[in-house]
Amino acid sequence: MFKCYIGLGSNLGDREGYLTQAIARLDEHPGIRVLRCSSIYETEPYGPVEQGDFLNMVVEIATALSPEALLDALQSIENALHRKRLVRWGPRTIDLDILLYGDKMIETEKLVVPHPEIAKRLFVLMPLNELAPDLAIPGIGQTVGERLKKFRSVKGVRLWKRNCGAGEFAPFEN
Ligand code: X6L
Ligand code: MG
Ligand code: MG
Repeated sequence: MFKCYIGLGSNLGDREGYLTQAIARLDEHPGIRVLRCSSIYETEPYGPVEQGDFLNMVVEIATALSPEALLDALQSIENALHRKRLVRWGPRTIDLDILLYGDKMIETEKLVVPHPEIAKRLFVLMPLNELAPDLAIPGIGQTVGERLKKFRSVKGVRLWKRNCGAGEFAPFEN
């Protein structure tokens, strides 16, 4: 069993609905258990494409799946939730990224873990910091909290809905 962190993002349609659906489908997968969820943040789009604001969050899972099998599972969920790959880095109903897989470092054609941009993007670091501030990012030699402290200001990321917490799988009832 490995503990992994998955980044979720949505900026099309019922954004919160897609996050909730994705979490439910992750937890329903026989090889995946959702352990904890971060709060939801509304974040300004980052990258070369002009698009709507995202909702981003991070979930902690336990999984028996290999990294490749986990990636396949995430892509099946993305497809089931109407993810269309029309524009590179463009708007999407749901995006599921493997941020961390235990303390493994993986570099294949299909998969790079830790996610290479993990330490640079506030829309990942802020929610990840809620769940694992003291987790050392493999290959970087700093914890999530230490990385976050390097940012001079928190721009383009605002708390949108606070998690109910306590390992409960009923993320956003409040
Ligand atoms: C030059 C070229 C500079 C490319 C930046 C940045 C590409 C971010 C892709 C880039 C570049 C990305 C999200 C997002 C995206 C998200 C927010 C990506 C993939 N996903 N913005 N932009 N949240 N706020 O989940 O991260 S596109
Ligand atoms: Mg992404
Ligand atoms: Mg992705």
